[in-house]
Amino acid sequence: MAGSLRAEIPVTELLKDDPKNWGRWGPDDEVGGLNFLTSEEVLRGVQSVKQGKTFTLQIQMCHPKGDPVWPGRKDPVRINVMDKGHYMCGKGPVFPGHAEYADDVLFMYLQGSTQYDALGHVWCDDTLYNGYDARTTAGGMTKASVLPIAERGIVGRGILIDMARHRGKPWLERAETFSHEDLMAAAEKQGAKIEKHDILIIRTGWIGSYYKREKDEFYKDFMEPGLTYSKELVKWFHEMEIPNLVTDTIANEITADPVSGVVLPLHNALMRNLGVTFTEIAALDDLAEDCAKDGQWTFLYTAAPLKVVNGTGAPVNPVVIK
Ligand code: UVW
Repeated sequence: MAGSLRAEIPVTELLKDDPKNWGRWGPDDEVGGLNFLTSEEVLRGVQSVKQGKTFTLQIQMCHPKGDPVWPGRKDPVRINVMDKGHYMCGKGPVFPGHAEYADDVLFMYLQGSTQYDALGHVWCDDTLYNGYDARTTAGGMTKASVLPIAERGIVGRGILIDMARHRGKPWLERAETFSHEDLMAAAEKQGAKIEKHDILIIRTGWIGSYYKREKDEFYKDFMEPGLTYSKELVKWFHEMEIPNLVTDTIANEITADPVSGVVLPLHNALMRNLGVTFTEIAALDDLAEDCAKDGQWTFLYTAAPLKVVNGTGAPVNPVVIK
């Protein structure tokens, strides 16, 4: 990937003069844009429930085809450590009453499935979200970890923007980009409107394509499609006070900014600077199919990432209610 890129400028230079939400919710804040999700916003989400249909947005973990992960990370591994075989060879624990059981152990990267990133997960200039020192990540994050996000939970009005459908494709191509203006145009075509404080859910079809293609093709010259950096896009996220960005890609944005060559600039521009929480590797195909059928693109979005102490992220299975 990096070999094919032009010379990059430091991300701090690229983001110079961009807005920040540091200090907006006090010097100890660790949940950023989730502060926008007040009780009124929860009720706004509830008001968008019309039919009682539910959808879950996590991909299957430990899929027989493997799981889509950022290159360099390993797929989650589930190891069965107790099953009927243990009892058959006399090694299973015997309880009064003779109940038997099976047990598994799961080994995974916390970013190895559908997940919430901690706000401190990605940084630049030795400084995390809200100005925390990057040395607080050593040996486990003591600032801006995923725990405060998980303790709080995420509930609000969600809106799905189907960029793949908007462009008439099953999935966006490698390195295909779009802007906030494209999002608004797609919303309009769907008959929907992105409102202030909406949880923004963007379907590219990319994660769904993982299960329909050869793995080598999916990872070849790894460059995901996605949102691309511009000063105007960052300003739009800031003004719209978007609390949470959810996508069906591994990293929520094009892998490298095609203009500057900087890798994942929105992780710094949105997550680190504005405190927008990132939810990645979401499964959006079934939800999108249903929204296209019934024309309802807004709903109640709820998510409870796992409470991993000092974690850089945590797996999650968001639930959407239409
Ligand atoms: C990286 O950390 C590289 O990306 P992600 O946010 O997808 O985990």
